[in-house]
Amino acid sequence: MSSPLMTRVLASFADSFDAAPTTVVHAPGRVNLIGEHTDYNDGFVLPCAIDYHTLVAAQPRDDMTVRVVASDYGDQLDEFRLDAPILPVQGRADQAWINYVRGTVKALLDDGWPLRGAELAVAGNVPQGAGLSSSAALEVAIAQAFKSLQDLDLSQTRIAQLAQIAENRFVGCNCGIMDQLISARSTAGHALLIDCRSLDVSPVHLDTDIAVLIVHSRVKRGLVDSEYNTRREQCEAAAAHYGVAALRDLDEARLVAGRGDLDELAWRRARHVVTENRRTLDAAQALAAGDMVRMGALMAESHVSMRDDFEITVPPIDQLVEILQGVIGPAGGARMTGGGFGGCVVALLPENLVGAAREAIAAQYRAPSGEAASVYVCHPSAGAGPVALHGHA
Ligand code: GAF
Repeated sequence: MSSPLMTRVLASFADSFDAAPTTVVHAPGRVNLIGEHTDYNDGFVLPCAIDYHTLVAAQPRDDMTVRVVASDYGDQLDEFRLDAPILPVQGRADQAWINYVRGTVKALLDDGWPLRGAELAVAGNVPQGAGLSSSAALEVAIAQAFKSLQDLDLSQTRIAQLAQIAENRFVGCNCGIMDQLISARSTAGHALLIDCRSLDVSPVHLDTDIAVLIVHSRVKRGLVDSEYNTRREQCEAAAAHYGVAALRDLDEARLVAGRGDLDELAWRRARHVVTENRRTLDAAQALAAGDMVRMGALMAESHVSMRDDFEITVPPIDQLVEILQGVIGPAGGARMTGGGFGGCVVALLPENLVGAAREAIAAQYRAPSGEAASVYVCHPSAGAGPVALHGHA
C-alpha cells in the first residue's frame, strides 16, 4: 500500500472531521489482460487488479448522516442523509465523484443493508480517465468501508454487484461486471478468470519475472459512452438473431452456419465476442502454464479483433501496440485494454525488456496532442479489504 496515499487520506480525515478514523479500507483499479467487451455478453474476462488504489478512511456516526470528503477534489465535502431520498448531483464535472459515492450507498440501502451514518475521507491514485477503473475502485471502496465499519455479512461478489448497480442506475453508465468484480475479489500475484454469467472466479498465477506494463496513450476517450452503448445494442441484436440469451451461448461453427441475413456489421461484432471468449479461456491456460509465446499470440489476435471486427481501437493505440510488439517479439504480448477509443495498452513482457520498451515508446510515440505516453509497471494486487492502520495512525 502506498504510504503517501495513506498519509494523504489520514490527513484529509483529520482536517475534515477533527478525529482519527476507526477503519481504513482499499479497493484497487484494474487492467484487463484479455476478454474485452465480453462481460456484458455473459462471457469470460481475465483482468488483474493493479497496485493503484482508492482508500477510504471512516468512522461511524450515531445518526443517519453521511459526510464524505474527497482529497482528490480539493477536499470537497458532500453530506446526505440515509433516511431521505438519495439523489444524483447534476452538472459540474468536478462533482462527478459524488454520484459514485451516493449511488453505492443507495444500492446498499435498496438491497436491505441497515446502514448507519458515517464520516468518510476518500483518496486515490488510480490514474483517472485512463480506463483503469478508478470509478469501480471508488464504488467498491465505499461499499467496503460500510462493510468494515458495521461488520456487515456482505460478500465480495455482492459488493461488486451493488457497485455495478450504482454505476448502471445512478451514474448512468451501462457497464458490465468486470471492473467491480476484479476490484472486489482479486488475489495478489494473480490475474482472475471470471465467468461473467455464473460469477465464478479462478485465480491464475502470474510469473514474477513477467512485468505487467500499462501504457496510457494520452488519447482522450471521447466517444466512449455512446460507442459503448452502441456496441452493447449490436451484440444484443446479434444474440437475438441467433436465438440465444447472450453471445456467450454461440460457438464459432454456429456463428458461421447461422449467419443468414444478419448484417455484416452485427456479424463482425458477434465474431469478436465469440472468438474473444475462446481466446480468453485459452489465455488463462497459457498463463497458468507460463506459456508466454501462446499468451502473446492470443493478445495479438485480440487486438486485431478489437481493431477490425469490434472497431474500438484508434490509430495512436494501434501504433503503441506495434511499438511494444516490436520490442517484445514472441516473449510476451501487447494489446489495447478496456472499453476502447483511447485509454491504455497493456503488455506482458520479461522484466529485462521493460527498459527497452520504455525507450522505444519515448522515442517513437506522441499522442495527437503532442503529449508523451505515461508508462506504469504494475504488480497484480489483492482485492478490496481493510488496511492495517498500525504505524500510520
Ligand atoms: C469498460 C466496462 F466498464 C467493462 O464492464 C467492460 O465492458 C470493458 O469496458 C470492456 O471490456 O471497462
